[in-house]
Amino acid sequence: MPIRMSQIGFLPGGPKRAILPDPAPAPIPWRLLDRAGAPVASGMSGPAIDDAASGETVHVIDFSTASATGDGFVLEAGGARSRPFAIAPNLFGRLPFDALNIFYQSRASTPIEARYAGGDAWARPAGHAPDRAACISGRDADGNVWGGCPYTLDASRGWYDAGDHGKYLVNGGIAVWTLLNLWERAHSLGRPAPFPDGSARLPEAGNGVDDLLDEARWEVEFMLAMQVPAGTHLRLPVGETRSRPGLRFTEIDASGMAHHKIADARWTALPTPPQDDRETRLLYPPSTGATLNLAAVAAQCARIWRTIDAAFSARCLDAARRAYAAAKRNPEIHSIAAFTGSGGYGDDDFSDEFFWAAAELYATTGEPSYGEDLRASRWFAAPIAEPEWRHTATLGAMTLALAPDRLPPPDRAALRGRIVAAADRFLGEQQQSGYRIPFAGTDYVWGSNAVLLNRAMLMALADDFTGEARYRAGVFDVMDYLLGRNPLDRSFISGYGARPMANPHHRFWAHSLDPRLPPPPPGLVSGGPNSVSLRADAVGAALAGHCAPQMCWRDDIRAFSMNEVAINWNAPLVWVSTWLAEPPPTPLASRARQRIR
Ligand code: 9MR
Repeated sequence: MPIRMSQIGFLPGGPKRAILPDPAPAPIPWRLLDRAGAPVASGMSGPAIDDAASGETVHVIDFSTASATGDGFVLEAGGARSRPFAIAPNLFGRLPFDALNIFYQSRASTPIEARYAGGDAWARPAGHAPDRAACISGRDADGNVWGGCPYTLDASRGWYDAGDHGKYLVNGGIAVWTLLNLWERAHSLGRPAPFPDGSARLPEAGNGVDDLLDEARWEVEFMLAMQVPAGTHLRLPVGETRSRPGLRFTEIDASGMAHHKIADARWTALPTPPQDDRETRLLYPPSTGATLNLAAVAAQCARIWRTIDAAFSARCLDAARRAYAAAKRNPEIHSIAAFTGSGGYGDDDFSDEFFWAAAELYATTGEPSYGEDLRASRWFAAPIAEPEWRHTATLGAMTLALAPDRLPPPDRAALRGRIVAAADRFLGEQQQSGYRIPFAGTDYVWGSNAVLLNRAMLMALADDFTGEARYRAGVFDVMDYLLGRNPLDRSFISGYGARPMANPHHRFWAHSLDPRLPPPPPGLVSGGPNSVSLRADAVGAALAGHCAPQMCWRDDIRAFSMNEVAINWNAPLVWVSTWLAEPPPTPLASRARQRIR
C-alpha cells in the first residue's frame, strides 16, 4: 500500500503532509527522494495515532519544509513508498474550470455541446425541453388526497440535482448561492474575478458578462419560474412535519410561494440519459423551505445584477420580496407529500432559512424590517457551523460578513469573529484526526465530502479575514484528503489523481452500465464515505458492519448513498479550488487584509 497523499502533488511553499499507516508505536524515519533517487529531505514522522475514523494506526509525515521543485519525487518511510509525485506551481489551475463545467453539463432544457463539454463523449441532446408540468394530485402512499393546482408551469432550465433528473429549490438554492458567493467574495475583498467573461467553456462566454454569473443565471431563472402565481389558493397540510394517514388540509393563500420541486413521477432506471426520460414530470406542492430558498437567492441575484442587467435585477427583487412575504404568511408548510420518484429534501425547522432570507434581503435593500427580522433570529449571534442544504444560517452570516456597508462595524466584526472561531474549532478537530482533516467525528454522513468542503470554505474565509497561514493549511488538508490522502487511497474527484473516482451514481455518466455512455467528465466530486445510512443501497448494505467510517465507500454506480454526485457538493468544490488557485495576495494587499477584521 503506497503512502497516502494528494495524488496531484504539492505546491512549492505550500503545506505537504502524507500519512503512513503502520502499527509501530514509535515515530518512523522518512526520506524524500528526487527523481534520480537522491535524498533531498528527511525527518521523523509524528507519533502513532490510533484513528477510529480510518480504523488504522497512522503516522503523519510533514515535509512542508522541503524546498525542491519538479516531478518524480518519492517519499519513503517504514518500508513503504509513495507513487512518484510533483512539487510544482499551478496545480489547481484547471480544477475550478472543470468543477464549474459540471454545472454546464448538468443543465436541463438545452443541448450540451461537445465544444463546451470537453469532447464528443459528453455531448447530448436537450433534456426536458420544455420542462412544463402540472401539480401532483390524487392519493399518495399514505392515502392522503392532494388537490393539485389550477395551472401548469414552464420550469425549464436549471441544473439536474444529481444522478437523478429532479430539480429542487431546496438544494438548488444552496448550490447556486455558493457559486454566487464566490463571485461576491472576490468583489467585496477586491480580488480578481475568478471566471471573467470568456474564460470558461460556455455558450455565453463572450457576452460581456462574467462566466460564473452566466452559469448561475441558468439556475436562478429556473428558481424564478417555480414561484406560485398571484391569487392562487391551495389546500395544503399546515404545521405537519411528517407524512401520516389522515393529514388535515387547510386552504391557504399560496401566492408568491415556491414549488418544492419538479421531478419524475417514478424513479427511472439507470442509465437514462435526460433526453430519453419518458416519465411524467410533476410539480410538487409549495413549501416554506423552497419559498425561503427562492427569497434568499433572488435577493442575492438582485444586488449582483443591479448594474449588470437592471431588468433582471428588478425581477429578482420583486420575486424575493413576494417570496419572503409568502413565507411569513405561511411559515409551516413542509414538503411531506408521500409520492415516489424523487428525493425529499424535507426540513422540520425553517428558522435558519428565515434568517438566511432576511439576511440576503437586508444586504440587498438595507430596509429596517428585514434588519429587525434578522436581529430577532436566534441565528444572528449563534456559533457558525458548516452550511448544508438543511442548515442555511451560515449562508446568511457569510453574506453579512462580506457585505461592505450593511451592518455596523462592530456587528460585522463579531460575525467575522464567529466565522474565524468556527475555523479554529475545525483546526482543533484536525489535531485529533488521524488523516489530519478538520473533522474528528466518526459519523460520515451522506455527502461527507461536502461537509469537509464547506468547512474548507469557512477556513478560507478565516484566512481572508485574518491572513493567518494555519487556515490555509486547513484548506489544503481537505483538498489533499479528497485527492487521495485517505485510507482508501482514492481521489474522490473524477479525472484527478492516480486512482480517481470513475463510476458515479448518475443516469448519463454511466459508462460502467452502458459502454456507449460516457464516464464522468473531470472535476466531479463524489458524495464520499457514508457510515450513517449504510443500508440505503445494496452496495452499502453489503459493507455494513465491515467498514471503518472513512472506508464506507465504493466506486460503484449503484452506490447512491456513497458515490452519487450533486450540485450542492460540486459548488463548494468550485469555491474552494478557485480560492486555492487564486494568486496569493501581494504583501501590500495582505497588510490591508489584516485590517479587514
Ligand atoms: O444530500 C441528501 C442527503 O443529505 C440525504 O441524507 C439523502 C437522503 O434523503 O438525500 C440526499 O439528496 C439526494 C436527493 O434527495 C435526490 N437527488 C440526489 C441527492 C444526493 O444523493
